Amino acid sequence: MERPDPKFAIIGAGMSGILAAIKLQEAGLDFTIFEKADKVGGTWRENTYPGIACDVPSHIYSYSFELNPDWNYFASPGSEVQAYFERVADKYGLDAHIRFGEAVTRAEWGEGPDADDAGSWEVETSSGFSGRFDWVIAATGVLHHPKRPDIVGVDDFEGDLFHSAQWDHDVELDGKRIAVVGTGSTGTQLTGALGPRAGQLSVFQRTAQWVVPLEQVEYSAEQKEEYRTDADLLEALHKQLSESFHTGFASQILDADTPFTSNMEAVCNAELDNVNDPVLREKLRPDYTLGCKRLVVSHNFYDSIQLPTVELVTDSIDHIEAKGIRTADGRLHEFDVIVLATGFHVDRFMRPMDILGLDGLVLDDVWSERPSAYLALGIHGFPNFFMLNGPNSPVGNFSLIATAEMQMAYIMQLVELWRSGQAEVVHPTDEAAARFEDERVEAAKKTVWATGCRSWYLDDRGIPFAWPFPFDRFQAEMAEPKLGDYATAL
Ligand code: N01
Repeated sequence: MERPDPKFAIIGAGMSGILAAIKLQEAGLDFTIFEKADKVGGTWRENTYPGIACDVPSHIYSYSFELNPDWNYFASPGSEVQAYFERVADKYGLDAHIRFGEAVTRAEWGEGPDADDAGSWEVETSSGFSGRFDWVIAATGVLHHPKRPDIVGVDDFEGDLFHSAQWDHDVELDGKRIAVVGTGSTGTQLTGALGPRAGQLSVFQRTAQWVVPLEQVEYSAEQKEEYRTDADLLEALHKQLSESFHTGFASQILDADTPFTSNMEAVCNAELDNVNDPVLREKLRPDYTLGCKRLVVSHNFYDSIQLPTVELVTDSIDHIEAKGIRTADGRLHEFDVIVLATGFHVDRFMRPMDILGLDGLVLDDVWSERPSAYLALGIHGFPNFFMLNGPNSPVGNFSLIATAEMQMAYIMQLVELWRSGQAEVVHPTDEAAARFEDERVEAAKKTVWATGCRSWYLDDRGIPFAWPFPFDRFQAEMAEPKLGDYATAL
């Protein structure tokens, strides 16, 4: 049975939700995007902290079909990235398809009103909306649920305290006594921005970071004009940056024992040598292999941390109390503002939605230990339900946008299989999912992420959760689905 006008639900209007919508639109398919907030942009909408910037070159952090000649910087500020996604969504008229302010609360697979229909998804939202969709594409992001640390007394502070992803823009910062807890990509960007503004800034570092220096290069008006008038030049730049990213970082993750690692460590150490105070310099020196934690890229962290009004605190935090943070040495550090740059719960994906698949299978039960997905895309027992940048997807190793584009092209092949009537439903078999997961876990144990450091790449067993294979393998897997790995009938 051919299916002429299927309906698609896309959850989330961030980078990958916008992408999914454009690809479905190009194929002439009907879709609705559910977005819990009132704007597109996902992580770039939510993260508005001072100093936020994309630390991946802007010309890679663009859709391949919407290259942007007008990026102002080699690595652009968050507001510019947000504006890019808003512009793209606007260009494709996506607003007309987006139900803003509606969080999907539940999606349940079941028989529709149509007797010869194999089944479809009943999608419910926070506004009371309920509708049936043939397919669901979850584009709900990874770094989405702010993680508050389990520090005793975090609620006892009398000043302003918030997570970096929930910035309170009403709080005055200039001249204030500010604490930044955490020195990940966020904490270091915050340090760079707040150092010159705060009366006193204390940066609480639990683990030192490898910091890759990246000059903040601004594109000139002439360069942007060249990119605007010469599409080939812009494409060549995108291609060259993508290739160097995928041959550099992508391969270093698989084998830390390469010249790439030693070269990068040398570059980072040379930058660290610019820190004048030898005691501070050694506190900032990491003692694990570069790339084990996600690399921090910064043009101003070391400058800021050396300002006379900035202190790096490496004594561990004992607790937070009314006036500030007390460290294990008994010292009370008093503050007006405490910012928790303590990262995200990376194992939630589309949860806390209730997702019920075949025979009442509950996603929360399937993922009770930890989330996983066949090829990072599909889950056995959840027909016609696929994820972009889902569990086990490459994060940090390949360009996130290129990854989502390849995943969406793959999903579109499965959609076509189903639309042409060759498949009643599409979901990975239990065997294929288990085989992939076993192989993935073994490969993950050999990556740089498993060389001995604490990071958000590690699952509850200490095994990296991300895609652990080479870029070539990802490309090959995404080129064409292996149909034998799919259940196509009920
Ligand atoms: O979070 P993190 P993030 N007491 O989890 C510390 C992306 N990103 O928001 O290292 C004290 O990396 C923790 O210490 P430790 C990027 O992929 C991209 O910074 O675990 N400290 C660490 O220092 C990035 O990797 C951009 O010992 C505590 C920090 O908090 C990802 O987001 C910009 C603590 C958490 O670091 C997450 O980065 C920003 C405690 N109890 C972010 N608990 C781009 O430019 C945690 N910490 C694209």
